[in-house]
Amino acid sequence: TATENRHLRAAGHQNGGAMAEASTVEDVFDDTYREKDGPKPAMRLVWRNIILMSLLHVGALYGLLLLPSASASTLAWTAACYLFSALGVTAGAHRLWSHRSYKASFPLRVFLAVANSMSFQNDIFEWARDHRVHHKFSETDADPHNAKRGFFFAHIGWLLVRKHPDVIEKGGKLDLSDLKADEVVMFQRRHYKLSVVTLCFLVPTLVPWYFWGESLVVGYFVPGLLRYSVVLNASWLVNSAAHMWGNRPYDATINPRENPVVAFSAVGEGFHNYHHTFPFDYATSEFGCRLNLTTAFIDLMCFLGLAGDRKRVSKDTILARAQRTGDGSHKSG
Ligand code: ST9
Ligand code: ZN
Ligand code: ZN
Repeated sequence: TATENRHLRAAGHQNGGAMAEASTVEDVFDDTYREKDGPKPAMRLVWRNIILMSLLHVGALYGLLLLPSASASTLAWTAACYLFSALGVTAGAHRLWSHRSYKASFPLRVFLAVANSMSFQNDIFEWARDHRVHHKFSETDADPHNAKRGFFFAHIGWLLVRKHPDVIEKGGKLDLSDLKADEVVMFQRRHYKLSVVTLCFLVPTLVPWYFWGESLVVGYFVPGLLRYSVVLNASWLVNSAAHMWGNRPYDATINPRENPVVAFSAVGEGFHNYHHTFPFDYATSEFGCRLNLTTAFIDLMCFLGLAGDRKRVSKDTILARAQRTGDGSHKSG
C-alpha cells in the first residue's frame, strides 16, 4: 500500500496543479522496517518532565475549581484560546506542515505558527518530524508514541522517558527539506522559548486582566494552565484512544480507528483509520466538515484566498479500499 499511496498522492497533484514540490512527504507506512531482535533497551525516566507534567495537571485541576469564579468574558476567552491553539496544531503542524495536504500563504503560515506556539507542543519542526516517523513506522519501535506499548505510553508516557533509539535513527533519515526551507517554521524554531512564554502563558493570563479586570490568578489557571492541559490531552487522545477504540472501515490491518468522541475534542482529528490510510487528505476524514472544525477552517481560508491546493481522495478510491481492506463497517458495505 505504500506504493499505492504514492500513486494516489501523485494523482492528487495532477488535480492540484502547482503542488509538485510537496510530493516527497514521507508520511506513508514503510512495511520493510523490522524491529531489532533481542531485549528492548531499558526505559529511562526523565524526572524533569515527570515533575513539570505533574505540576501542570495539578494546576489544571486548580483551574477547574476556579471555573465558577471566572467571568463570562473569561470563559469565552478560554474557549477562544482553546480553538486558536488547537488550530495551530491541527491546521498548522499536522495537516499543513507534517502532511502538506494543502498550501498556505505567508500570512496564514504566520497566523498558524503563532497559534502553534500558544499550544506549546514542541516547535513545528520537531512536531512534524516526530509525526512523520509516527506514520512511516506506526506502532513499531521507531514510532515515538508506539501504541503497542499501551494507553499510558501512547498518551503521555512517551514524553516522560528517553526515546527509543530507532525513533532517532529513522527520524534522522527522513527528508525534512520542505520544513527547513520554510522561513516561518525556522523562525518559530529559533524563537521557540520566548514565543511559548508569551503566547501560551502571558497572553492568555494578561488579556482578561487588562481588558475586563479578571484576576491574574483566574487568568493564569483557567485560560492558561487548564486550557493548555485540555488541549494537550485532547491531542494525546488521538495517539492513545484513537489507536485503540473504534471501527476500522478503511483498513482493518492497522490499529488506528475512527473515534467520533476524539474527533469532537480534537476539532476533527479522530477519524484516525481514514487518516493513516490516506495521510495526505486535507480533511483527515471521508466526511469533510462533519465533526471537523479544522476542515471548515481550511475551507474558509481557501474561500478568503489565503490557502489552496487541498488534496482529497476520490469517493471511488475510498470505496474500493474499504471493500478490499476494511472491517466491513463502512456504510457502503
Ligand atoms: C506534546 C506533543 O505534547 C504532542 C504531540 C501530539 C501528537 C498528536 C498526533 C496525532 C495526530 C494529529 C492530531 C492533532 C490533534 C490536536 C488537537 C488539539 C485540540 N527524528 O528529544 P530528545 C534527536 S509536547 C530525528 O531530547 P530524548 C534530537 O534532534 C508537550 N531525530 O530525545 C536530538 O538531537 P541533537 C510539551 C530526533 O533525549 C536528540 O535526538 N513538551 C527525533 O530521548 C535527542 O532528542 C514536552 O513535554 C526524531 N523523531 O528525550 C517536552 N527525535 O542532540 C517533551 C529526537 O543532535 N520532550 N531526535 O539535537 C522531551 O523532553 C524529550 O524529547 C524527551 C525525549 C524526554 C521526550
Ligand atoms: Zn496515529
Ligand atoms: Zn497525521
